[in-house]
Amino acid sequence: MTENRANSTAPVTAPQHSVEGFVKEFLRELHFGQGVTLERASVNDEYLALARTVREYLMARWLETVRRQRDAQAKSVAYLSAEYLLGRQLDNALIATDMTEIVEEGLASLGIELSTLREQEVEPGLGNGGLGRLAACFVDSLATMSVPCIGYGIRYEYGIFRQTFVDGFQVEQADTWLTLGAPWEFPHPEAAVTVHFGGSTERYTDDDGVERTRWVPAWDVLGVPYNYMVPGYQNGRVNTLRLWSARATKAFDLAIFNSGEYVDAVRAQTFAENISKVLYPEDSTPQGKELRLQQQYFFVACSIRDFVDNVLPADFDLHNLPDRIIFQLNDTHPVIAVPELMRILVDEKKWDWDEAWAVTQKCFAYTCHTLLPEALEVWPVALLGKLLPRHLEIIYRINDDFLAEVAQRYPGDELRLRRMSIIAEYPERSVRMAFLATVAGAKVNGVAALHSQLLRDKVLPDFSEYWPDKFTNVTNGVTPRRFVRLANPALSELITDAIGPGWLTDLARLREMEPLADDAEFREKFRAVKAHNKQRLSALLQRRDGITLPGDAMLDVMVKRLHEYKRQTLKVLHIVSLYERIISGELDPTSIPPRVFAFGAKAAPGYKMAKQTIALINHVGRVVNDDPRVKGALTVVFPPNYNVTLAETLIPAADLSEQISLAGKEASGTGNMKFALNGALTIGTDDGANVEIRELVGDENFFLFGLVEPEVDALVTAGYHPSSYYEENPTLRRAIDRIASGAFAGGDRTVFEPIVSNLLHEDRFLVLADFQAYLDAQDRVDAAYRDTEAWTRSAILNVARSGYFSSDRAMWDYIDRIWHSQPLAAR
Ligand code: NBY
Repeated sequence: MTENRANSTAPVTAPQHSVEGFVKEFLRELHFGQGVTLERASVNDEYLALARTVREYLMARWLETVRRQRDAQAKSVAYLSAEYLLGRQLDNALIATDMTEIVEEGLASLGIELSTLREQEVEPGLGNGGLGRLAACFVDSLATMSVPCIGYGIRYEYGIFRQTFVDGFQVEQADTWLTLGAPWEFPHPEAAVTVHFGGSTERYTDDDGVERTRWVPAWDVLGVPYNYMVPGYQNGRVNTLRLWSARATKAFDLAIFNSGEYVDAVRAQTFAENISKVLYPEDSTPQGKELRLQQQYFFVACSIRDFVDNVLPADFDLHNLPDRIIFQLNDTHPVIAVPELMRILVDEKKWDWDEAWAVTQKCFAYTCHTLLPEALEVWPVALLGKLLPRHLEIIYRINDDFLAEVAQRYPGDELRLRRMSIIAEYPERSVRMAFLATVAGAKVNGVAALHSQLLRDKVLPDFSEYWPDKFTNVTNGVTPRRFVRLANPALSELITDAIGPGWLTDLARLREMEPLADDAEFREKFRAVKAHNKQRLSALLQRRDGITLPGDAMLDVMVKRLHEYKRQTLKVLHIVSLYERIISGELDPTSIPPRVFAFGAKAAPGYKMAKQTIALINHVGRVVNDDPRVKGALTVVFPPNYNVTLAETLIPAADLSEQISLAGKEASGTGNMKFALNGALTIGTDDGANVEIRELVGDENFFLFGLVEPEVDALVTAGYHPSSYYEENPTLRRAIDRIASGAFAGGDRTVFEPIVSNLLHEDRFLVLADFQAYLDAQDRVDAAYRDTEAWTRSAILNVARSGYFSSDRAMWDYIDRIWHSQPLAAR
């Protein structure tokens, strides 16, 4: 049967790569896919037909890529990530297939504008921020590099919430990204996988007389795979992203049919489907919620099962698993995959423990994305044992074996054993997921040089002493396809005119632009690109939010999740200080370059201080923007619902990139890279990947300020007293007093009191300690901006020297240092 099929399979061919070929296919999709004629088609009909048409151009490549990867039996990367912040798909598919012009022309011949249809797409916001966006950049790069990769994750029905502002305060709305149709996904309900939960374990003697354990679960759900195409950039490859959606199992359906308890049965079904219902919007403080653990186990159990049963050949000997797969753990969220693989090998395949552990240890690698101790995931033993009793036993055994080894190397060192135990005893008995990942992983990496160093020295010092070679660094990167080519067509054209198109897949070649920084004509063109991008942003903000941007101003941008360690508050203090100095007559508003301060930030819904900060920014904005004394020198804008789509227009327009986290707290940052690549200069601390950006672009093209990490450490150890900065620095005092006075809250002193008192009495992230250094650096920015030619020169050098921050380079580093996989041979 299969033989026959193989022989008779007709080749899959794409529609003709021409305007006529496209138009024919598009109309066919409109008529037969959407069931409407052109006269009666809505914009959404047209968008869906277009998406399906473009997807047809990718289909033959997709099927061929899957076939080749199967045949080659090459090692694959399985990227396990609870989040993928993909952004819109249409434009990316168009540039990957080189179809943009054909589609533009074809649609125009039907009286349709491509730009109108583009706007119709709702981005899949299946991630919180940097970590989720990084996963999306990585799968893009692997496809472009022809490396076999499957991205595994969760198809949340509701992604990251849509942010609105009511009276300046954040109000969250459900993200209904699926309601108008999801043309980019391919559901396969027939390939659903069963996942078990709860119950207990029992011992038994198997047929060979061996004592074994089995899990007797209490309930189960189905995981339905939804496949997404991940097109490589103009290389004929399309990899797969497989996101899992939870459904009730047959058992529930039967219950509905038999029990007569119809309403209860439906409730049970809803319960099952809740698992993939919503993305947790906490971006750094994990909440030990049961549903979240269910999500984590759900998607990794589906993914391992899928790889073992469907991707590998039926007769595959799992002893060779490490030759065919590396599971890359994107933070600790998928770490429950470790005991799951052990359970499959020991309980289901009936291997010896040691045999299973030897294979498992070669199949995983772990990436850590944080340094904040409160961000390290721990699961209470009580919860884990209730939901996954067998996995808990396996974790205990892994821990016992590991601690026995440690005890052998360090006899009598009880304290060390307690420090290194995967099981924490206080404040409640729980599993430290980062430790489990470190013990099980073949490699552990941080995401920027400084972060990896601090990870070794501060977060996991005992482990890096125990396994020095296990630890490595891979500095993050971003995809130049989405964040330069797609987001900044004007700059892309300028670059391609100057050095040819090769930079898009070999970003280090941007270096070839360096001499052009000294070419006055090129600088003129570069400025024209920036001006064009500012107009494009201005039009978007007008349309999207009714925000009007002033014509000619420096665009100073801070976009990232709202978090205290990122210090949006420091930026607010800068604005308030300028404002206060202007209205008190100390600062002549015409003496500084006009600036637009743009913010974009979502706060976790339960994070009070972050939500207050959002309100403060909006309230300061309202007062400053309305005050005639400021004479347009300062404008604050805060478009709601910052997401990938907005980033694509905002970043290319920016002059100044704010990367002002407290040194030692931001693991890497990736926004910082996007800005530099789009010709913004950075004002930043010595933190995360800022360190490497500054080294590459040069000190003279970067505005560095603030304490360095060892100074932060020393200051905190010595005892930090924020109020002393307030008392000793009149500029700071006046800024804080103005906020405290209620001037930004209609005279109400209570509204922002928590922020003020936090700054004065706690200030965990040393905002006040860095305040003056930040203001001084901003004065240097103003001075530099006045010299237009020198500023442009710096901006060009930022672009030319940032090629290192391509996610392609990051992927090569993972291949060399961690995966040791080979890309498929070129065709
Ligand atoms: O990962 C970010 C880091 O803060 C940033 O410095 C780095 O550049 C980026 C990529 O490596 N981390 C991040 O975005 N983390 C999360 O989004 C996140 C999401 C969920 C949870 C924790 C962290 N959680 O526990 O639920």
